Amino acid sequence: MKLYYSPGACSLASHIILNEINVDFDLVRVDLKTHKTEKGEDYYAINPKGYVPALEINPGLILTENVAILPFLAQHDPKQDLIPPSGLGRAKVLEWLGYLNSELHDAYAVFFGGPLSEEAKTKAYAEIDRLLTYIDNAIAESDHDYLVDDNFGPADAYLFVLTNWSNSIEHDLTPYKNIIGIRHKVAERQSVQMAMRDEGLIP
Ligand SMILES: N[C@@H](CCC(=O)N[C@@H](CS)C(=O)NCC(=O)O)C(=O)O
Repeated sequence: MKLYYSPGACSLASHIILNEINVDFDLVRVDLKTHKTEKGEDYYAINPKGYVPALEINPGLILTENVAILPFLAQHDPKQDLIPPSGLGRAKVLEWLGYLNSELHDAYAVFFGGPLSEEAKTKAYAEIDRLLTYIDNAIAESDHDYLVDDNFGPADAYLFVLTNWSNSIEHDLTPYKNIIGIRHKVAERQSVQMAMRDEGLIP
């Protein structure tokens, strides 16, 4: 398999899950400004949507969208227990992935679309805080170690990656104790340390 990624972007979640499932894979860095790969290929020719992540499963067979790639990778080896194979447990993972993708990801993305006025910034921070408050409360009420159950899974990797962005937009995560609790557990995983090192995010 081959993952098209950009350092620290949402593709980091797929990178983490690839490390969890012990498959051989290649990484290809994409410059999201020029839409060229590190080898100078036109990225639009690989993924016409232009964004990362894109997963090449076999030559010419590309899967895109976080909500598709993450469960696809997580189900690769059922013994790893990264995602339930079916039923309500799996639906709960998809429910979180959908929420993170369509709500929280979009809320952070506002900051990456170019400079914002002070008024727009205040509004965008408030929206992130509204969503994080919901997530933090949901974790507190669930009494589980991770978002869905007591096992680490793709939704936790995605939450970790999105909330990393608070750092680059000078957003304060400290009120969200339950999210921070999950972030600490996720950060300690070897798969996460390896992915962050390989993307040049940590030494
Ligand atoms: N709907 C896509 C969105 C992916 C996305 O927003 N990727 C960002 C990085 S986190 C990106 O590549 N942005 C650059 C661009 O859109 O050209 C998904 O969930 O996979």
